[in-house]
Amino acid sequence: MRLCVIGLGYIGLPTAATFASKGYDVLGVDINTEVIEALNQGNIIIEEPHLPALVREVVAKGKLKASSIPKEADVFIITVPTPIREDLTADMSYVEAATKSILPYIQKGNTIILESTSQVGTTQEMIVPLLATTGLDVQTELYVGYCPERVMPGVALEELITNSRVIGGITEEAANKIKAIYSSFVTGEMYTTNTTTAEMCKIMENTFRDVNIALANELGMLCEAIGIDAWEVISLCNKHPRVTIHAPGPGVGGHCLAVDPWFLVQQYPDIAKIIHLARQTNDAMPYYVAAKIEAILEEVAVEKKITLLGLTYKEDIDDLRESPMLKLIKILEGKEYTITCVDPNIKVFPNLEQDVIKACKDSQLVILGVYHQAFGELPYEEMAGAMAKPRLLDTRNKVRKQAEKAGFEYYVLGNGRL
Ligand code: SAJ
Repeated sequence: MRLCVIGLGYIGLPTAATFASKGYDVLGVDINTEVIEALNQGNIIIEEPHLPALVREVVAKGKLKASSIPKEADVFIITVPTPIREDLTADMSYVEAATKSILPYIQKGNTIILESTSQVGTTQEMIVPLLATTGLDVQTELYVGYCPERVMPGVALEELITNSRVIGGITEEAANKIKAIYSSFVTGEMYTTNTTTAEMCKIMENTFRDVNIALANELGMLCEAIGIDAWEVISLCNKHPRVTIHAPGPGVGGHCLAVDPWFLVQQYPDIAKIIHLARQTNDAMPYYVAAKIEAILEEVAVEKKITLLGLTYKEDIDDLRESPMLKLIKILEGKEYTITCVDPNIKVFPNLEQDVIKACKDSQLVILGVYHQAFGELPYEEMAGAMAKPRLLDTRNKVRKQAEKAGFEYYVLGNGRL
C-alpha cells in the first residue's frame, strides 16, 4: 500500500512514521524544504519523544521518504495546519492548497482522509467539490472521510496507537475503508459516523475543555473576591461523584484549545455564546495575573524586576505556541517591568537565564507560570536568599510547601485567603 501524507508537522510526521513502521510505503510531503532535507537523512526538526528513533528506522528501511511534490498513492492523508487569522476567523487555505496539490494524482479507488481540525462542513463543502473536479464520481469511485487525531504533544506516538478515534465517511463504505486503514496500528476503539459529525466531535472535545477551564478560572476569581480558597472548593466539590472541576490557571495556550472553539464562534456567533464567553475569559487571564502582580508589588516604588519560571503553554513540553506566558510578558513589558525568564525546556528566548539563583538576584517577585517537574526541586532557600524581600506568585498551586519553607511571602491564584 502506498500512502501520501501532506503536511509533516506535529501530527503528520508521527502518523507517516507509524504507517511506515507497519509496512506502508509512505511519501511525506511538505512545503518546508528544511523538513524534507532533514527527513530524507533520517532526521526531524520537531521535538517529540521516541519519534527521532522511529523516523531513523523507517527512513533507513526505505519505507518513509519526503518530497515537496505528492505522487500517486492508494491513500492520501491531509494533516496541515488550520490556524485562526488575526480577526479570529478560521484559515482553511492550507487544507484547500493541500487538496488541490493532490488532485493531479488522484485515481479511481483512492482513499482521501482529512485529519486537520476543520470548520464543521469542510469535507462536504470543500474537499468533495475539489475532488469532483477530477471527473471521478466522489461517492462511488473514491473513499473520502474525516478522521481527526486526539493525541497529546509529548506522548503522541503512544496515543496515536492507543487512543480511540472517530471516523467520518461521506459514505458508510468510505468510513469502513478508512477504519480498516487505521486498524493497521490503532488499538483503541474506532467509531464510524458521517464527516460533519466527526468534524463537530473534534472541535467540541477541545471546546469542552476550554469552557470547563473558563469556569474554573471564573471560580478562582470569585473565590479571590469572596476571600476563600478556590483550590479547597475544587477538591471538595470533586468529591461529588458527578463533578470534575478543572484547574484555574494563567490562561489557556496551545494550538488546539485556544484556537478550535473560535471555529464555531465564527460560524454560529448567535448560538455559540457560552463558547465565545469562555474564550474571552481564558484569553483575559494573563491580564488578571498582571493586575495581581501589580497589586502584590504596589509597595515597590523602584524599577520592577520579576522572575518568571516556565514559559511553555503547559508543563513538561517545549512548545510556546499561544502560551499565556508570552502574553503576560508583553503586558508587563508594556508597564516597564524587567523580566528574567527561567525554562529548562527552552533554549533561546529573550532574557533567558537558566541559573535560577542568578535569575532571582534582586528580583522582587518570582512567578510560577508553568509547573515543569524540575520546578519541584529548585533551591528555593537560595532563591529567596538572592532577593531582598522574597515573594512568590504560584499560578498553578504547585509549590506552596517549598516556597513557604524557604521563607517566601506566598501568593496563589484563586486563593482569596492570602
Ligand atoms: N489548562 C488549565 N487548566 C486545566 C487544564 C489545562 O488552565 O485544568 C491549560 C493548560 O495549562 C494549557 C491549556 O489549558 O495552557 C491546554 O492544555 P491541554 O493539556 O488541555 O490541551 P492540549 O492543547 O495540549 O491538547 C488538546 C487535547 N484535547 C483534550 O484534552 C480535549 C488533545 O487530546 C488534542 O489532541 C489536542 O488538544 C489537539 O490537537 O486538538
